[in-house]
Amino acid sequence: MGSWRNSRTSSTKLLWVILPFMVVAVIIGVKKSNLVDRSKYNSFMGGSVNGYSSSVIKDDVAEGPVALGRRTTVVEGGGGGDDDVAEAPVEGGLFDRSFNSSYPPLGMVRMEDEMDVELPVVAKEDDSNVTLSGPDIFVSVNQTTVLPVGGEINRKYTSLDKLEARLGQVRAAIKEAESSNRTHDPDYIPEGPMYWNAASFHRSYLEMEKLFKVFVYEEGEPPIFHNGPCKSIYSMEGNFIYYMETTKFRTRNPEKAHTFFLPMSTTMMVRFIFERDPHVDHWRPMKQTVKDYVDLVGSKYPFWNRSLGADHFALSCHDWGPELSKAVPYLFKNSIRALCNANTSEGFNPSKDVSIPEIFLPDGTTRGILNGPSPRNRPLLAFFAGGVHGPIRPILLEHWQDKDPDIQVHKYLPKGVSYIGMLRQSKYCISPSGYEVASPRMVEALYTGCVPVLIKDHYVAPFSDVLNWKSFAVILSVEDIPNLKNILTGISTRQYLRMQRRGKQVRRHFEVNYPPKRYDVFHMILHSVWLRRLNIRIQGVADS
Ligand SMILES: *[C@@H]1O[C@H](CO)[C@@H](O)[C@H](O)[C@H]1NC(C)=O
Ligand SMILES: *[C@@H]1O[C@H](CO)[C@@H](O)[C@H](O)[C@H]1NC(C)=O
Ligand SMILES: *[C@@H]1O[C@H](CO)[C@@H](O)[C@H](O)[C@H]1NC(C)=O
Ligand SMILES: *[C@@H]1O[C@H](CO)[C@@H](O)[C@H](O)[C@H]1NC(C)=O
Ligand SMILES: *[C@@H]1O[C@H](CO)[C@@H](O)[C@H](O)[C@H]1NC(C)=O
Ligand SMILES: CC(=O)N[C@H]1CO[C@H](CO)[C@@H](O)[C@@H]1O
Repeated sequence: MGSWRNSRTSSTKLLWVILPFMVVAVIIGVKKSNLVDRSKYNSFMGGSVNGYSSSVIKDDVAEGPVALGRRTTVVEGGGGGDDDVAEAPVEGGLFDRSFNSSYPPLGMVRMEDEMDVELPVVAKEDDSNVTLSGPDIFVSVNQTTVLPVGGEINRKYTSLDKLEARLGQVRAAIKEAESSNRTHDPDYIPEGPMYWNAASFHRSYLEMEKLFKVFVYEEGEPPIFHNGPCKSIYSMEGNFIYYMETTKFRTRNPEKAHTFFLPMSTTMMVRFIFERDPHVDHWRPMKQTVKDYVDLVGSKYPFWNRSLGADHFALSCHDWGPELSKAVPYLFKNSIRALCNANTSEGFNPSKDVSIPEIFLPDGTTRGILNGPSPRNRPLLAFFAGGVHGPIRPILLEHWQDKDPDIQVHKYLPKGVSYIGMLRQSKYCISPSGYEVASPRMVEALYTGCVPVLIKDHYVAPFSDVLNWKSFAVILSVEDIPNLKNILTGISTRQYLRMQRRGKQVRRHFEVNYPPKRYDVFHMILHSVWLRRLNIRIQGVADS
């Protein structure tokens, strides 16, 4: 049993796949400065995958999706009127049906105990359509696809089912949290309009702490795998991979895992195996690496095939992450992709993918970039400085560069002027999309106590499964740019102070700590993954 447990040879095989690319990369001297080459290439899709059988059931079928979003939260003010600014993601929908379970009291529940839980009665034939709806998000899943999979998996039926049963209880507990008393928490109790539903989030977070287990594949070698940048703009890749591998949420027993992490770094692939010859397909070596890795773990373990990747996740902050995920159609389509570039036009799907913040860490820490003065010591109305990338920034500069002393919009800051210093002097900090939707500016604003102004299209803001960005940020569309000053001055002082205060409160969710602290960015990313996992149900298949 479990022959995959002791076969480690395939990781060596993988090394042979990667090695030639690394050698080539070293020879042609891929320099770090080339990492920000933003040129776009046509996508390359590898061979199609055929003949997979599916055993994933979108759990909407049974109990409805877990969504902490509520559309009822109304934030006054907020500037831009009622424009449908919100590409920003409002996930609505709660459970539609009650789930009868005896939920065990809070406290540490060991996995062994969970094996005793009663299996829930799952109404598979019940095809009620459940919606998870925001303005643009509409998921309706009726069909139950259970196709036979390999015999080996049948034997794992029971432990998987028990694991799923436990998740069913969690779903019920999260739903109940809305109406029951809040649980004590020594560190932090989420509260306020920044949360779509603070009580549900809190419960969901506590359940995650008690239960969530992630299996991290050991295959693959650094620098591409088990490694990543911990500094600068793509710092979340290295930080997350490192802490995922050392956290208590990791399990070494895949039978006990709720999700499976593919520990690869897009930034490292770009650095080491980017094909620079302009006459050949630039994507090919990187996409081949992704595909080889998934093929490797998919052939060695039963888990990828079992869910067609739906309980697997990968994380990428680099701009090319979304494109590389296309190397494996099921990775793109089924897996949980945690991405900085949460661009819905590029296939980001908020009901299964996770938006993570891009956080610029100059020296790998948040030293010197946290905190800022109180609102009354912020003389400037609004500030932006940055390269004129992408479609939105030229419009911003055209209207506001050197136009008004209250609105400091610069291409580059004059020598001797501190960027962080400017953030700290400003009431509002503008965060427009550049080449890509993600930008570290939103987090920089939150870090320094400046109210972020998001001007982005097709963007799903980080943790918007939990956070209502409109309560602590101004969300504008490109058409609002000419009106920027009117809109910002139209926000009452009272409302501004509220947003500023809320921004300071949610800041903890974006902070990077060594080691991670509860409710910080590492745990919020993990929580978003947890929430996506709660919304699917993986089934083994009983013998026919
Ligand atoms: C829930 O369970 C209790 C006892 O286990 C039972 O009496 C009750 O009828 C159940 N409710 C529903 C809605 O199934
Ligand atoms: C979902 O089910 C309803 C009722 O059975 C049906 O009318 C609808 O077309 C189904 N939707 C999809 C996407 O299958
Ligand atoms: C909430 O707490 C109060 C006082 O501690 C208690 O009387 C009440 O029954 C509790 N409600 C629920 C739903 O647990
Ligand atoms: C998973 O499916 C692929 C493609 O059908 C197959 O090559 C591989 O051997 C399967 N893995 C396992 C563990 O059965
Ligand atoms: C988002 O994706 C679309 C479609 O690929 C692309 O046109 C756009 O440039 C991307 N980035 C931004 C910042 O919108
Ligand atoms: C059973 C159920 O919830 N059906 C709903 C399916 O969706 C339509 C509209 O989208 C609702 O009207 C039904 O009540």
